[in-house]
Amino acid sequence: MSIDASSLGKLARILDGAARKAVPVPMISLEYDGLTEDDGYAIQRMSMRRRQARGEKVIGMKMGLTSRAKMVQVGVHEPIYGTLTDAMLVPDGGVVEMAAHCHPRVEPEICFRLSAPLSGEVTQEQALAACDGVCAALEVIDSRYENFKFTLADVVADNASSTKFVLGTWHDPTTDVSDLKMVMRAGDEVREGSSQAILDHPLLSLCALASRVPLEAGWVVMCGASTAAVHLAAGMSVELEVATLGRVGFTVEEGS
Ligand code: OOG
Ligand code: MG
Repeated sequence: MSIDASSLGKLARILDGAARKAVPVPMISLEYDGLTEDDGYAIQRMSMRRRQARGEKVIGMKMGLTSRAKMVQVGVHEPIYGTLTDAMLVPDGGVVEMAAHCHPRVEPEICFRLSAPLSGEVTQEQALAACDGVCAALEVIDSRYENFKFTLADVVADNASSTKFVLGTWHDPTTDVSDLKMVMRAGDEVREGSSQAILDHPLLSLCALASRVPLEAGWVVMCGASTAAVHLAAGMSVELEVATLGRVGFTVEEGS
């Protein structure tokens, strides 16, 4: 059973507040056990409107849970999407502050940039024709729920755990990204994977997203992580190297 509009608005406020204060909250499905995936997306849209009211601009979307490793790590087995704003973009080589987050983790991704709108059921060729770039990318995720634990509806409401993302150098979108080696070093941890782990081909992640939400020219689309995520800690350097696409990285500071 779906929940009423005023409760959806209240939950959007709670999750937005948790992100701003960097203090995790209990899973909202504990109180609203009939919470559906659609409720989750309604809450996500409302919390994004709160960010936009503060001046943040939507600059893209992200897919999540598009690889087996990620599904297993968080125990949710369906691809989801979230919204990316300009305030989430960290420059390559930039800094991510622990104090601004609840319990951040980092994961290796591939990102496309659109030069034309894309929506509905599209082929890989049509999706590619709408792109003008592809790059190696890192996503920092930060569930606003205690212990990084959630159901499908919870994580959707929480904007698919998105908090920051870092983009490498743009390459020709026709670069073959079907099976690229991806090596992420985060402090002492090394995660190795292939871009093929992302729905069998990162472009299929873009197609899947276009079939669910209309995408705008100029937006970037993160395709989802190829390996499980790694916990961040102050003092860490994080670097991802993707065959052909090159490197992207950031450092982690305590912050205030
Ligand atoms: C959900 C977001 C997953 C990805 O790339 O798979 C995601 C989470 O793990 O908290 O962004
Ligand atoms: Mg991700």
